[in-house]
Amino acid sequence: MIVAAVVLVLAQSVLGTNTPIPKHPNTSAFVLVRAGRYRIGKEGHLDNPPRTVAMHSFRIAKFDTTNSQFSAFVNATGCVTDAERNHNAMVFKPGLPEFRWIQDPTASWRYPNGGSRGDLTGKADHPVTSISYHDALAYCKWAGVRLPTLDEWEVACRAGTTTDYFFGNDESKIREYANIWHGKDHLKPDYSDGYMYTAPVGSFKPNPWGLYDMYGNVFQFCSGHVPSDKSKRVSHSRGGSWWCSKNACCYFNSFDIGREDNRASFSNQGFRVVLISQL
Ligand SMILES: [Ca+2]
Repeated sequence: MIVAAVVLVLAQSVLGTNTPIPKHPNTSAFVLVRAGRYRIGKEGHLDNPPRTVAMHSFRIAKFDTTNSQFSAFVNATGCVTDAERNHNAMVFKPGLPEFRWIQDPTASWRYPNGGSRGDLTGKADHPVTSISYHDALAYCKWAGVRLPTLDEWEVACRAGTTTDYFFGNDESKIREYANIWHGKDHLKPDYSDGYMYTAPVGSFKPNPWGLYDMYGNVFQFCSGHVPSDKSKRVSHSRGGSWWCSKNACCYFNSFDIGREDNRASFSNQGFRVVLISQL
């Protein structure tokens, strides 16, 4: 049996990218969302009005896709991401006025905050960032998974709740569940929750269904469009990020929907995946 196992490993290493390999560990890394009718949306929200959706069952990843997982994809496929090709990743450093980011030609998923701010050493279990929507789709194609739709993400995030947050309407509790920015502005670094940039996935408490980092850490790409913007150049994402604060981009909730150019790359942007087959 040992010989057979060695032969299998050798065969896989020889066959390289043509050999199917397990891209995600197993279904225990996913949470099953059962089919049913769910309430989503928020009163007065133009792109996300209150409504009931009939949802099929699906399995969504407990965690955002990590640098380690994305590295396996790049190693297997030789993918060159949009930011590596176009040198247009957008990064943040403390001291910038609100909503100001800088384009850094040295930034990519390998150097998510720019070359001068370090590589991925010690960050294998952080969410991958500085990738575009198209890069996320390429990963999904390779891994045999897909992005959640906007509605699927919200149903999974809400976990049956209809409040602004899956923990109720007391926004002060966000500290328990999310890596966000607690400073009143972005002029000074904020490490008050332990992390200025990304945190390892699963560093904060999960939602009631066991999903981690649904708020904060990184925005999560979703498929589909909002009613007011169906441009093919636009992608949407949810959940807010480490950069988001109470006073700026407070999207760390169950209802807001972000938008960006689908070839743009930001150091607060990542994704989680959904299994294609309904197991
Ligand atoms: Ca933080």
